[in-house]
Amino acid sequence: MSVLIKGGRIVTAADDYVGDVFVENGTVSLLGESLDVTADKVIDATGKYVLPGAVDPHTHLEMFFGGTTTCDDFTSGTVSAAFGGTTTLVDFCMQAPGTSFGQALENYFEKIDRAKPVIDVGFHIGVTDLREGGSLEELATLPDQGVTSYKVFMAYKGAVMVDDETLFKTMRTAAETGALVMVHAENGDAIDIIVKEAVAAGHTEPIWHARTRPPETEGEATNRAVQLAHVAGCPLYVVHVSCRESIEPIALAREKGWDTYGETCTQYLFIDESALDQPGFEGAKYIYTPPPRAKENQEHLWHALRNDVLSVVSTDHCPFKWPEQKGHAGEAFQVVPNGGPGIENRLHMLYQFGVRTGRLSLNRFVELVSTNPARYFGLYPRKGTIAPGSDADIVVWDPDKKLTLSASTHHSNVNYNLFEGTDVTGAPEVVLVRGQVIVENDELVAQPGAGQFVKRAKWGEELTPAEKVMA
Ligand code: DUC
Ligand code: ZN
Ligand code: ZN
Repeated sequence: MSVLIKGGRIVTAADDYVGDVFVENGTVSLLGESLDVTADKVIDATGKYVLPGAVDPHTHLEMFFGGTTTCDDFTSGTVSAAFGGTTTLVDFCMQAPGTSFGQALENYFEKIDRAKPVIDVGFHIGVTDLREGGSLEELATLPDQGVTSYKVFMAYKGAVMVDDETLFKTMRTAAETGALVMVHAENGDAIDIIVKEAVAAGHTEPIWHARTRPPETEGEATNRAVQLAHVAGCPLYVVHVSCRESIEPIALAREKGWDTYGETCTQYLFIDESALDQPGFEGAKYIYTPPPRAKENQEHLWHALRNDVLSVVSTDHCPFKWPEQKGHAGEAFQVVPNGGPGIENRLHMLYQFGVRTGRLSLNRFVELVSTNPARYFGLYPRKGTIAPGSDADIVVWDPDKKLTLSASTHHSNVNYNLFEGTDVTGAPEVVLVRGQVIVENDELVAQPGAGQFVKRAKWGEELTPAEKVMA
């Protein structure tokens, strides 16, 4: 099967030119002006951008959390991602405390076998227990199986939080095995005390979710992780940076040339803590962690994205229905499962309010949503670019397409949208995964199972283009 994408503006993190892309057997085989080839399918991309498919390195599909399970599985979650231009996601395969990493992976492989994802999927391992469940020896074997990132939670005391001993041992193992350590950086001990005091004083409205997680608790944990990773000698990736206090230690480490990276998520750029403060229990829709912050943090985040202190925008898609799930344990902030949806709208929002406003160049937009996550998570150059030999994961982006973001039109199972009613201009017209058209003209045309599990490369190594693997 061959595809010719004709006359589009091809934009990668580094390039921007008008040309044709010829795809054969799932990979990009030729790039050039007016290619003289015949193809099984021709896509006219005149006036459109031709972008590398986006990579979302932070999703929680079909995950048991906070007493319930996220409402998108690897079917609905990947379909929703595809409509937004995401062609690969890396989800968190969570170790249930007391069980091995092998059991966790088996469970997650079963989930994707059942769901038949339409885009490619990789896994990070979520390390929760090195005492009774997984061992460091077992953890050390995972990068050879293509699971090349270890995720630890420094918060959620009594659930998935690890202590500094587990954190540091995980970091040391990563330094030996070529894994990247990802941290959810908040001081879980301090937050636990502050939450208990607030609840005892009768403060249970959603706004207290933000009031009980001060930004300094994120800044402190970020700095602790940054320093410990440096001592351990492993690369560090700080997930969902939400505030200035967390940006600062990352900036300092990067200035020193340390292997420290940070991501923020779409919601932190647009939603502030006032969203939690709504009549009734509606504010619970915005109970995700870290919480929406004071508005002034948004300018710090944009600035950090521009100057490369933060270098990825992900979604932290962790969808629970409102009020069915968000209120299932009662109407008090401390029992609401933490998480918000957003897998479909990352590019829409970032293009509209980043590129169209001039905050981000088109190249930087591609770098933030595709190239950098591909680089950091061992997918590059197979993913994250359009180059001979790379997977033909491609988004034909219509810069003039108008859309109103809404739960009534998105493709996730979740019944609300954090950006409800937002008008955007710019959206995918055609989305391809390894040369297969999966979305075209707002229709899902993917065969179930169009996506595959991707074994990712270790830190500092590249994922060999598929054609070289086959050769
Ligand atoms: N934050 C959330 O909001 N949900 C899941 C995990 C997390 O860290
Ligand atoms: Zn988190
Ligand atoms: Zn998360």
